[in-house]
Amino acid sequence: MQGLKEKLEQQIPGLRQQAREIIKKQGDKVISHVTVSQAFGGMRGVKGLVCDTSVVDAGQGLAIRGIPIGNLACRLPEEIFYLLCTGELPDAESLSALQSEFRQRAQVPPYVWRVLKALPEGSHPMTLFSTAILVMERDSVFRRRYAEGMPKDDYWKATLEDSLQLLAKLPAVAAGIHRLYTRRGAPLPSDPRLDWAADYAHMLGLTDPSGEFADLMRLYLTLHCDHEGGNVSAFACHTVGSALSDAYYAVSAGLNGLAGPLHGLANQECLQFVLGVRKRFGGVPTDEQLREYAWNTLHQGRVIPGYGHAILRVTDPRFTAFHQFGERACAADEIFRIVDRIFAIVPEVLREQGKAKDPWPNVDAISGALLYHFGLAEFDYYTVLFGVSRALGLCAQLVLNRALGTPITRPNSVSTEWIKANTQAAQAAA
Ligand code: AMX
Repeated sequence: MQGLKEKLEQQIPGLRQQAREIIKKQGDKVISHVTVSQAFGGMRGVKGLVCDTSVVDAGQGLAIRGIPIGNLACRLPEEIFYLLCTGELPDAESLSALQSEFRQRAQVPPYVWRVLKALPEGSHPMTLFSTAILVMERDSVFRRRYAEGMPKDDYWKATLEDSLQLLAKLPAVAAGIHRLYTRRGAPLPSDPRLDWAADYAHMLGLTDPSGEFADLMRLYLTLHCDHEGGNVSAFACHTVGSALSDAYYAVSAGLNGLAGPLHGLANQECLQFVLGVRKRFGGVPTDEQLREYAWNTLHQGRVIPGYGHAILRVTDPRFTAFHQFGERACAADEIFRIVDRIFAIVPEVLREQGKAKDPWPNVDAISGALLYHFGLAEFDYYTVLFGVSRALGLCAQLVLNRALGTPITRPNSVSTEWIKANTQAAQAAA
């Protein structure tokens, strides 16, 4: 096999040709329609984007390039990035080449730490993370080459270079943010012998004699890598990137979306919920106590974090992969046992209530509990970890969109008056 850039170089002419032919032959075919409720309701269910890196099926969950995520749980995040970009898993040689590309670009510019230290006390770790990415935009190859008149066919190459630069630095940036945020001291140096995820675990500086925390990080960074194109972070990143803003601007924008409580921030809320259960009952509650607690939460008009999904209608396979890891690594842990009991009780309660379309756990229902077990106890930080992983998918999508010359995103909006006038006219005609 080949290095990532060479592989893409070989694939891209075919992808361009394929897109041209589809548009030429099938360009007028209708694949979706939009109702008034959808226009008012977050465009839910409207098919208006193409994303080849991954697909989320309501009944199967996430598949990366056609491979169910559960089958990729033993892979390294670097392998996943190669897969996201090319549709193929790398062989040992291509993987090692990509890992060395990352290592060569891993040095974080010192100005990043100066900027982060200057941010006001109380800034959320996601603010630090997004800011760090944004300030590194100064070094964007895409922006420099665009100003020099780079040909359109080369946009993807400069986007790939920015993506490699960015991804290579994210573990050190994110680990440094954790040390800054928790006042543990200066960032720890990277260990070039380690893979991307294990190096991140190492730079976080937590004790890990068994190596299980590094395993959890590999799993975490693999499972959160991508979730098709229409979720808030992917769509925000895509839209900003479509204006030919470079990868730093686009990924930072995507991560700002990930910072929302209905999206990536949900994982910190989930652990808070679990810790609230432990505090309330002084340990693992009985199923009856838990049922009552869940109902009380709903009666207070609150959601049960970690349950429900905009698309999925089954237990998230990423939840299952984490659950299996937890059973191996920390089955006796009190927090893990509470997560396990919530899984047994909450879907039943949500089904009985009958509001949530999906009563099953999503990935956030468990990920925080595992991190907590290994001593990563600052749940404000969890979305940063999510963001490090999700940047893999955001970057892969950006590279492919620049390769295909995807134009600027510009759907039409309509006013409420327009909707009233047009629906009334349609009604009168009927
Ligand atoms: N607890 C209580 N009520 C819930 C619920 C839950 N876990 N999930 C959905 N509902 C409610 C909704 O609030 C909505 O109520 P409303 O009609 O009074 O507004 C109703 O059920 C219908 O919602 P839906 O169509 O099933 O969900 P959605 O597609 O609008 O939203 C999601 C999906 C994930 C935001 C929602 O299920 C939720 O808030 N879950 C809890 C938060 C969470 O786990 N977020 C993580 C999402 C994954 C991620 O991006 N990290």
